[in-house]
Amino acid sequence: MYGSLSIVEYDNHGKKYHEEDPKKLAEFEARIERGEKIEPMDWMPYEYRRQLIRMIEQHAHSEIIGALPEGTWITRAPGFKRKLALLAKVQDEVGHAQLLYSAAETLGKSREEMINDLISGKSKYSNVFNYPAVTWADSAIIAWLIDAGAIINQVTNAKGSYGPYCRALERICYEESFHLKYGYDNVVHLATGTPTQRQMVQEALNRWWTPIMHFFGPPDKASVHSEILMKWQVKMASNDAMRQEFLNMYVPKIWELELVIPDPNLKKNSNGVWEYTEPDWDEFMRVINGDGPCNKERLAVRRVAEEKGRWVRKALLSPTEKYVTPLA
Ligand code: BYC
Repeated sequence: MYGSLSIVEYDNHGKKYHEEDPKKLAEFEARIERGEKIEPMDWMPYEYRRQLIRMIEQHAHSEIIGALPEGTWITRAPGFKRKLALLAKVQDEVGHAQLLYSAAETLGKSREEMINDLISGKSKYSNVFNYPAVTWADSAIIAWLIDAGAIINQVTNAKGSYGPYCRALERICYEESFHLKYGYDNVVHLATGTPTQRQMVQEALNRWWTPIMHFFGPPDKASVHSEILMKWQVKMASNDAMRQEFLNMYVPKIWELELVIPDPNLKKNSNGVWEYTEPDWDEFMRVINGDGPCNKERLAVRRVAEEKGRWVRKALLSPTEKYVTPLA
């Protein structure tokens, strides 16, 4: 528990380590209370650093892995303009990963370590990207509703305490806003199109609803990290609060298109709170722990990218050395 906040960790033999100096900890917390940004060279508790690395790294992984489901539609996007737009969107997502890896690096973990932890399956990334984009309509739903969820999360957390993460989030949000408009345009096109197009987009919504509900994380009562992250203003709203905000903003828009949300219990109660059927949290746990429909495929792609790109990274880092490319 973090209630009285004396951060003490124990190793497997019960030996104490990372006990923080109470004076430094109090000064640090006072800075956060005053709304000051914490910068890389400032003193910070071990646990603050560890939590930020975990969260920013997972976010960065989510962006590069997140490029994959939509990426498969670049060559098949209907029409040249949609191909160009999707290509730009996917490129943006990879760029977000670069910004986020750089923010995580300021905390002392190297990019190489982060990539190794991703491809070995040690680090997590967002549940949603372990599902396939079965039709073009899936890519439209991802660009609209997953990007919408991401914006809600990122606009909120951009007001947080760690300078480099907040600045990266702010920049990312500008680009995500374009993605959302692009996704909405595609969904509207399908929803107001032929009966086949409407059916396609309805089926995609049916497939993505549960993963989207999972996207904001487990219910507050089951969230492991929220308490400390909210105390230190890394997370500026709880998982349930963000889920509620998403429902509030996007359910009316989905209904406006006369699409059916696959939850018969979804409704706003008289207190303005959305009631819904709890999504299957066992499925969520399986997917985030490596056993989703596409986990193996996603990591395999990243592994190949890491292996095939190694000579390029080496060449960039020491341009005077001569390299024989694997293709030669
Ligand atoms: N997926 O204590 P909790 C994008 C894990 S990409 C997987 O509540 P926390 C886009 C959690 O890590 C944007 N795992 O955690 C890209 C923890 O496990 P560990 C993605 C999840 O951190 C391309 C455990 O469950 N956004 O938009 O307080 C194309 C307990 O959870 C998830 C971000 O990454 C999940 N959904 O809160 C299109 C946002 N949820 O680490 C679009 C940054 C929970 O103890 N991250 N877990 O093993 C966050 O804001 C927070 O980490 C979360 C979870 C709200 C997601």
